[in-house]
Amino acid sequence: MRILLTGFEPFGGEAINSSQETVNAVSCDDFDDIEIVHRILPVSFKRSGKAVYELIDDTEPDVVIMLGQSGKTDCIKIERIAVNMMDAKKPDNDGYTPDEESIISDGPSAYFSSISVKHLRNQLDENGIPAKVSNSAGLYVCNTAYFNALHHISILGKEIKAVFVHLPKISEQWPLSKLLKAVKQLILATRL
Ligand code: PCA
Repeated sequence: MRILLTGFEPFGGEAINSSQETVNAVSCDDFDDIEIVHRILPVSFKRSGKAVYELIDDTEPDVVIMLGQSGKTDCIKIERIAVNMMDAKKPDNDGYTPDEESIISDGPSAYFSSISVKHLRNQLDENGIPAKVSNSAGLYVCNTAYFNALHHISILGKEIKAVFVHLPKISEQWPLSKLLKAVKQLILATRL
């Protein structure tokens, strides 16, 4: 089984992104029967979609787990929905600030995760990791990348499972070791 695990580069003038740090800390050696392909996506409305399409085509994963950082959360947020909308108050890393634009002009309004988000939340709960199901991944680049991934999988017509998970920032309450533990549990929970 092959998992494509993505994180994002830093954005908004910050030096690090907890999703990039966590993706880079996951080792294939931690799992006997799972191959992990790690990649870091650009925080770019326009470039992240193409990057996601190419990654899915090139790596042919069974499961896609996309990670991003949310500055506003103090728990792991498992995202149920990606919506066909880009809107931002702050520019992305290319200096682009969309104003209520569609991601795919003739695409559907939204996609749901193709993995049971409650199952993932329960797995984290059972391991003492604070987590919740979220019904909005926002309208910034994470939602755009998630929507593009689900759209591409839908067009391909393949049985690829995909989910997006927002991580808190690295802090005393959320050291990298705790984020890593959470992501390892998510990987195990998506095992086919
Ligand atoms: N978080 C942003 C984009 C990149 C990231 O890690 C978001 O929530 O959209």
